[in-house]
Amino acid sequence: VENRVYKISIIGAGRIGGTIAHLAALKNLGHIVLFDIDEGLAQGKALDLSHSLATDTIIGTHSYQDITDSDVVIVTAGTARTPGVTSRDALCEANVAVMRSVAEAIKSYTPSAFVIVITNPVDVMTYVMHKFAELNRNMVLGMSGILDTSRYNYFLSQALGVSPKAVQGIVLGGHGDDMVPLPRLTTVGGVPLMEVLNQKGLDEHALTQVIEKTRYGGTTILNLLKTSAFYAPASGAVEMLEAYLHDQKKILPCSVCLNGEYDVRDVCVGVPVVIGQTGVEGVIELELNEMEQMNFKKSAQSVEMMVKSIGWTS
Ligand code: LAC
Repeated sequence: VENRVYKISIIGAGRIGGTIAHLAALKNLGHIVLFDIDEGLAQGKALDLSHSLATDTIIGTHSYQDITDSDVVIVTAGTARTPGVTSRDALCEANVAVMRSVAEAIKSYTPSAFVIVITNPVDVMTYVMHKFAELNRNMVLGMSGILDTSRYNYFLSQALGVSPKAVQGIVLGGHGDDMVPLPRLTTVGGVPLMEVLNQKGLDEHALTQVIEKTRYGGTTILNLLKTSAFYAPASGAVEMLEAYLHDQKKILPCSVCLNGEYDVRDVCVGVPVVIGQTGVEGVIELELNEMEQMNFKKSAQSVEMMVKSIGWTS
């Protein structure tokens, strides 16, 4: 089964697209098609990557035909935030147009692909892709929960003085300022976070600061770099890609179109899903307390309102 060579298409050869191509090639995940409407950008990066890894399994193109029969399509195309653009939502109108044309191409050339969306605002773009490309909900996910969780784990680990790898956090909800970190369900080396905080003599304030840093993690990097984060977003997408291709059945927080889970319907928002060879093999429903459920609903509602604002009626 594992002898087949997979075909991975990456739409958008910017910093995230290029980094995904690099990581996927280093991990030998398959043949890579790097697409961009800017032909030079796609071809230049594909050549540079080919030289760096002594491989002939990466091509750069501006022709959608080259994505035919992909196993996975990762969509990074569109405009990213620049400093001063505080909300990812401001990108919505421009990127919906981009998503429509990418969705058309997926529908025409590779309708059975597993699709991972990264373009912001990611929950809205995942929904738009799901509808326009007419994909089953198990075959389209947005990447953001892995990114938000990695930031939460990192900032928490720094506050606690432990390795980021020791922290198992969970961040639910949309990829925006109202994302929902869940300290109650976070463990550190298997121990509930609240116990660890007590032992370390840390109070609610320390936790609030970690949560604030998590919420504004993307903006902090944007202000430092003058461009959006790309290493961590690319790593998140590659983790999802690998889980699908290698049937890992990993549980990862991703934006998925909910169908009544968490009491939310027809909205794409971040929750833990099981990713295996058939795509989304399950949605994990955590038991939330009243406050957590309220925050989650609020986050889902802001995604829903944005979808409505672009005039989508399903
Ligand atoms: C971030 C952007 C990519 O959070 O949304 O860094």
